[in-house]
Amino acid sequence: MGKSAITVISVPFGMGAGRPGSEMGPDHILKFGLVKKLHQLGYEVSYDKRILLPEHIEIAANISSPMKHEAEAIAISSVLAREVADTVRQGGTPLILGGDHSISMGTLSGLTQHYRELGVIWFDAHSDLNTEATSPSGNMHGISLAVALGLAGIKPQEIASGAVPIKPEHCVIIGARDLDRGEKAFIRSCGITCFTMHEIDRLGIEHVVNEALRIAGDGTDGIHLSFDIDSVDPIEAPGTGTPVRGGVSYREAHLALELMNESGVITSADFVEVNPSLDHNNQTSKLVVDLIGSLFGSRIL
Ligand code: 4U7
Ligand code: MN
Ligand code: MN
Ligand code: MN
Repeated sequence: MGKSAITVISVPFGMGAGRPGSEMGPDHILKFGLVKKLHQLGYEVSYDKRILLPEHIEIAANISSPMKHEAEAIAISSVLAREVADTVRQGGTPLILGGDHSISMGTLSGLTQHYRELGVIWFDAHSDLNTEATSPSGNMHGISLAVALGLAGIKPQEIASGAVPIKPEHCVIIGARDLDRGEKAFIRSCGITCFTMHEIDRLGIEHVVNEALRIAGDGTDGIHLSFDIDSVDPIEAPGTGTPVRGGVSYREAHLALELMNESGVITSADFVEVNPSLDHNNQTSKLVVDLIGSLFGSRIL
């Protein structure tokens, strides 16, 4: 990441997850010293942007949709997309704090208004590639990457006019270990790169991240990192709604983000799925602050 100004955008929205609590994520992450950390690293930071649901939501969303709170997730994503696009237009680096992962529909729709060939690194225990037709839960946070790729019923341009879908060959998933049947079939056939935990174990996180940066950077004009905290092992990150054992370790997570910093090619990031009501002594919120520090250049020595 270059030393341009960072615009922190808080999105206290949790209706896309199966259980409440992730709407408290942004306030907790800010409370545990994020801004101070970024200042110490030499960045100019603005952090007064908070995306809230409009009072009157247009129910253009499909009433017969099997997805829960679809209209709300689309509405919040539309507002977020506008804010993200404004930030990029003004030369700032967007850093979005969720909220559940459905908000990335908004992040990515806003980004593609500017970055027409955006690369995406999706750090997650899941692939979030269900569609309205394959989702076993009806939860919007499980379809957000499919929406961004233009594969779901909801299209990126419905969230933000002028948005374009991400191309599968520009998209890399890291940390996957809980995939649904439809998601597996899709990953095998579509040209997305997916580094599961198995590949991380065998190849090492350094190799995996370098490959991810190469693939997401090949023929693209920017790279967005979408970091779902459930990618990290629940021993380190218990404060999340869909924990899956066997995740990346504390050291692997930090190394991954340090490598992304060194590469200098990440142009935006969102950190999502922190659920403070499930956390133990705020350890997950504190971890996210430190992980964001690594992404922005924090060093031991
Ligand atoms: B997260 C799930 F069925 N795949 O679709 C679904 F297992 O943003 C989980 O990655 C999705 O945390 C998890 O509901 C979404 C389920
Ligand atoms: Mn996710
Ligand atoms: Mn996840
Ligand atoms: Mn989750």
